[in-house]
Amino acid sequence: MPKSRLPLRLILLGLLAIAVVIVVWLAIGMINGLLEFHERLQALPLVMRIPLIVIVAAALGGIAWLAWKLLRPAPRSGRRKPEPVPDRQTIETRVADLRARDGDAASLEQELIELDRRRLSGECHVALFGEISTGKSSLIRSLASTAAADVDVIGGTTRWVRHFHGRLPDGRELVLADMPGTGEVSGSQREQLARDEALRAHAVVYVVASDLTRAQDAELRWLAGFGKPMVLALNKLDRFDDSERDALLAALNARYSAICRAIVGISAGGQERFERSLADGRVEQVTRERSAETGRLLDALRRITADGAQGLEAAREAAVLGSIDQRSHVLLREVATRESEACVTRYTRRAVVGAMAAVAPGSDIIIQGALGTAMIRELARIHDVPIRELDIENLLGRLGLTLRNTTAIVLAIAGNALKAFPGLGTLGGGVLHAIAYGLAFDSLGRAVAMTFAEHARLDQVEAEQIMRKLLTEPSRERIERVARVVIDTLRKREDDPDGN
Ligand SMILES: Nc1nc2c(ncn2[C@@H]2O[C@H](COP(=O)(O)OP(=O)(O)OP(=O)(O)O)[C@@H](O)[C@H]2O)c(=O)[nH]1
Ligand SMILES: [Mg+2]
Repeated sequence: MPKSRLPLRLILLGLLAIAVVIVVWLAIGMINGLLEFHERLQALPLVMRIPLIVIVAAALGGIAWLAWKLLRPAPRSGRRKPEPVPDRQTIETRVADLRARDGDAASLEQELIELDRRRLSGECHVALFGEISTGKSSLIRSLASTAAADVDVIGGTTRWVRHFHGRLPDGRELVLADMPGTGEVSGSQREQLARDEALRAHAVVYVVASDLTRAQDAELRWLAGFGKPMVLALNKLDRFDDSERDALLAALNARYSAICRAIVGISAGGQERFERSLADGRVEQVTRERSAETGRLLDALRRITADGAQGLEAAREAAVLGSIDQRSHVLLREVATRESEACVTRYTRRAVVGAMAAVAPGSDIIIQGALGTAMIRELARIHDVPIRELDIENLLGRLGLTLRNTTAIVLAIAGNALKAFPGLGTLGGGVLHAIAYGLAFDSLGRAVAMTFAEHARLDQVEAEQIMRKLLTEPSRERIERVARVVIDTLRKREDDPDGN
């Protein structure tokens, strides 16, 4: 049986009545207060009345300002301020550093060469960017003055960046880049090609065929973040009726006018296929070009490129340098990860050698101070993190304590590792400690390297937390790696007992 909602409604009604009474009571109180204030004000001499009015007005103004600050709606995300881009010299130094450290610098060097080549050519580059099948190739076909017949307009087929010459109505020439569409399943590499080319262009036409999806919106804002002059072109207008078209363009204008120089509706044409019934009764398949309507786009491009390539060169250079800057950071991080790995392995080996050379290892595992200091200093250099000797000392003190508190667990883990490597167990008690020392150094190095990579500074608390976790929950792969270091060291010692 359905439950009666009457009591709940009565409670709500009661609460509402109380709220109304309170509001009315407060309002009457306020009006009373104001009237009283007004009466008393009238009774005061003019010299006292004016300052009082000024004070009350200032207080009310202050309250209103505060309320506005707190309650005003968040500003709409408009044009993102472009990130400050380091100068060419700084970027070239970083790319050279990348090359010296065996990083993949070739594509960045190529990008710098292309940057100069285009600047010297004086040509004005416009890139057509957008999701697959929005009509970029068709648009190129309609705009290009050369090799038009060569432009591939079968959906989903633009696989690489191709350049065509196009002419504006005023006779100026543009280099138009047809690019692979974004948003294609397993097309991330082609997508990257398109993004890089968009950044290399003086201006970008962002082609859509309907309202923007979340991914398109993010892409457009990403480009705007580089300060690219952009036109948002709503293609395939012929598919909308007048009211749909106007509503869509108005919505796009409201959302993107802050980041796009122009928002235009166009029809790139494309091909249409239909069936034609012939007099003899046969049915023929016909393919023909739809007529294009690109006047508004040409007009927008004419305005944007009015000062020629030179007028847009500084912004183009900033976008390309900004992209090289971002890519170099990613590549340098990869290099740093690789170098950290090698550094930690090297010091772990030294710690193992040191542990096995010790005549009588104690029951504690102690970080060997000089080795620990040298490893942290080297990791700081790899990650380009400034660090003071005092910080290293403090960190080692802190981590040494963590190690002492976890000694029993680490020794137990080392004991288990011994069981997993049956050959190791026969090699004597020193091996157990060697594995424990190895694990300690490996954990210390990884913890410090992770905080350097994450924060570009030494975060002692975080380093300690990571080290504790790495020490007490080592993965099987890490234990095996350390055990292998111990085995290698033992083998070397057997081959060369005098250490020559
Ligand atoms: N109705 C209509 N169809 C169009 C228009 N422009 C292009 N098309 C059609 O849209 C489809 C895709 O066109 P493409 O020019 O290949 O699109 P694209 O953006 O180059 O595609 P990808 O290279 O895959 O990124 C084709 O079938 C075109 O005929 C237009 O203005 N109206
Ligand atoms: Mg295409």
